[in-house]
Amino acid sequence: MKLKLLFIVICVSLVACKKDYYHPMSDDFEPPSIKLKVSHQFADSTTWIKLSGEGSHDADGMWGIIDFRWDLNGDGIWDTPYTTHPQWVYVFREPGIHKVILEVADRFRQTSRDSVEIEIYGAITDTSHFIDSRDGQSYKIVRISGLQWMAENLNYGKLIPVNDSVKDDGVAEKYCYLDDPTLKGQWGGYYTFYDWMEMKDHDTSSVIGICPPGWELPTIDDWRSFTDWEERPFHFFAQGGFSNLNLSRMHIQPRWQDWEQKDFSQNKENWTYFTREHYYGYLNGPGRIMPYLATSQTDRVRGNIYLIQYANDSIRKYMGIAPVRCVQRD
Ligand SMILES: [Ca+2]
Ligand SMILES: [Ca+2]
Ligand SMILES: [Ca+2]
Repeated sequence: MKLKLLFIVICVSLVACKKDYYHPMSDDFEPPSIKLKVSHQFADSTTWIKLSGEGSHDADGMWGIIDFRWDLNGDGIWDTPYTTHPQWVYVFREPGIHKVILEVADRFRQTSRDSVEIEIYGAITDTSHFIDSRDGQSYKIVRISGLQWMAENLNYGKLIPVNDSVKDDGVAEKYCYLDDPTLKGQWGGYYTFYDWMEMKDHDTSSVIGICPPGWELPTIDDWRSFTDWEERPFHFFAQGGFSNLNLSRMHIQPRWQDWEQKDFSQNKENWTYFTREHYYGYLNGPGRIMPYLATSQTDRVRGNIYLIQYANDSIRKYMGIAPVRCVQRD
């Protein structure tokens, strides 16, 4: 009898031991948790976009190892094999909205999915030319979001030295970079700057300012209509960018300072003039100033130069001179 009892005790212990030993496996029924990040949600069709599932993990199993695979066009067909590497780099060549799906799988092939939409811009080819009837100056123009934009800086009026002040005399006065009216960029036109009041033709309520007949100064909303400043790709709007707007980052020149000598023609570090290649370093930090923002939006702001700072609110700046773009409404 005693022997039989001992046998039962041993058997029960063995079963219990066996159950404890296999415990981790029998409980693995949770799919992995998933994290999906992309380097750009808005980009143009030349941008390499980093897709990442980093941070995804599986709570079960010994090392939480999981696999990743991608559907890059949202058609339900996987475009990559399973891989343990969480990143994929891709260029979306077609303009439009692209749905990207990530699937992660644990070692028991339990899966989780997440998706993200990426908006890709192609080249804006709705471009033309316009001649200012006042002086015969020709400007490239581009239509974006139903608005015609000068794709070059306004270059109108009489050149005065940067240390001379403008006068309310019915004559438009301009400043030129290094006081040289012949300097011209490859894309964005002349390096011409204006005093705020001169640009407004000394009328703080003026919408047209010194823009050509039929054209006007852009409002903050005009600028914002084609770009959410924090998310849209800046090189899309920069010189040579696919927007064809050719914005050049020339900053505001304070009139009490000598012209900062910038070589706008060569590809160097420490420019204020951004290029497609260099936009990231210049514009991706806080407090970066976007150029060319002059507003006729409200009376309150008409008397001041308004600039948009990247990742920041607008700021005012007095005694500064800036390049001008004009717009025309359809
Ligand atoms: Ca699992
Ligand atoms: Ca696919
Ligand atoms: Ca004047």
